Amino acid sequence: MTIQLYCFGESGHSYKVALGMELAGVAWEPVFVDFFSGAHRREDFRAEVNEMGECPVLVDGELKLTQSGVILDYLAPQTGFGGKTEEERRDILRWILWDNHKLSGPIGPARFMQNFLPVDKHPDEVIRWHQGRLRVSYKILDAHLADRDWITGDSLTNADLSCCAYLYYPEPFGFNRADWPNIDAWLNRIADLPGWKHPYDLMPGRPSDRGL
Ligand SMILES: N[C@@H](CCC(=O)N[C@@H](CS)C(=O)NCC(=O)O)C(=O)O
Repeated sequence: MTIQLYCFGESGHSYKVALGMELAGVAWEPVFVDFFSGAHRREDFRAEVNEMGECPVLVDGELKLTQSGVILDYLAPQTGFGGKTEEERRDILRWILWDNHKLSGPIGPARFMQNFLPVDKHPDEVIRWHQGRLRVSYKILDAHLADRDWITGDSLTNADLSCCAYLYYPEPFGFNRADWPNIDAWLNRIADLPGWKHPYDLMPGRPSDRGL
């Protein structure tokens, strides 16, 4: 049975999983979640799809999984992106946890507030605070990538998938690739892999659908 991924184009957390499956040639299909109409907050979504009210959600036959890091780990035997040794597996987990807390975690709301809220509702102080914290994270990632092609080991892993996802989105959220040359080169390296697709070409839904 084809794997289903509940997702939407603007969802960086969903993109991590969609991109991993696409790069590995795993058969999957998207199930569009109308996030901007509040579909993920409805009682039926929480009851039947994800009690946490979030995307992504992966359905593989009888199995349903949430949290992008857990899903990436589940898919590792199929994708081969789980690392080659126990030590690397732990290092991948370390970067996934860091990403959820310090990179993708704050980028999600910063990008949402700056781009998808009406201008008169922009909480500018909060956006600036997130952007300041995120600069520290970009610096950490850029330094880590100074003398290596991939976050762990010698090829793409779930650590790269988790950390790269939001950085491909075009909407401004305080991240300028030109300021971070090692991140920039790494994003190009990933985008050069056969099968790579931009999030808006891989999952249904994009800002222009809503006239943005
Ligand atoms: N840690 C979660 C984060 C998931 C998440 O925040 N997803 C966003 C979409 S990108 C969402 O559904 N947010 C709903 C909300 O915060 O109400 C993961 O890695 O899957």
